[in-house]
Amino acid sequence: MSNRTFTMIKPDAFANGHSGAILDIILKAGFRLIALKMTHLTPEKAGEFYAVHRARPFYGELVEFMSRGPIIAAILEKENAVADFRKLIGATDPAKADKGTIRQLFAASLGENAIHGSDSDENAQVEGDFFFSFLERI
Ligand code: 3AN
Repeated sequence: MSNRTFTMIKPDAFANGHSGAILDIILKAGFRLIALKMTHLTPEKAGEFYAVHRARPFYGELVEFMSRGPIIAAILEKENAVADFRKLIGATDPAKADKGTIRQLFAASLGENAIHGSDSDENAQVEGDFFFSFLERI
């Protein structure tokens, strides 16, 4: 099992000024920062990141949203990182997210759900590599 996961604070949460509060929750939950950057995805890069969803009806909307404004990308470390982080952020649909989770606190809808968390160790690696160079993630 890997002890790393990857996250993005999405354009909705960034624009609403929730980045500091979200990072605070993540750090207080025991995740350590391995790499961190603020960036702004182009539609091409957002489309590449979410390529697995290309055939889904919401793909266009997702790409448009994820390239709408700045985001914060990070690699996090903790024992059991992927599963524990998914628990911390809550269900994809904020209406179904448990009380106190990041999506329950900060997300408005299924399409604009404040934060991303990798769903497997393999994807955590691929997604971290997408945003950070080798020297940035050792
Ligand atoms: P998660 O981010 O919880 O792993 P995924 O991987 O199923 O969820 O979906 C990736 C992203 O696509 C979600 N974070 C959400 O922003 C968006 N998304 C998923 N399902 C829908 C949907 N039915 N309508 C609009 N956007 C969606």
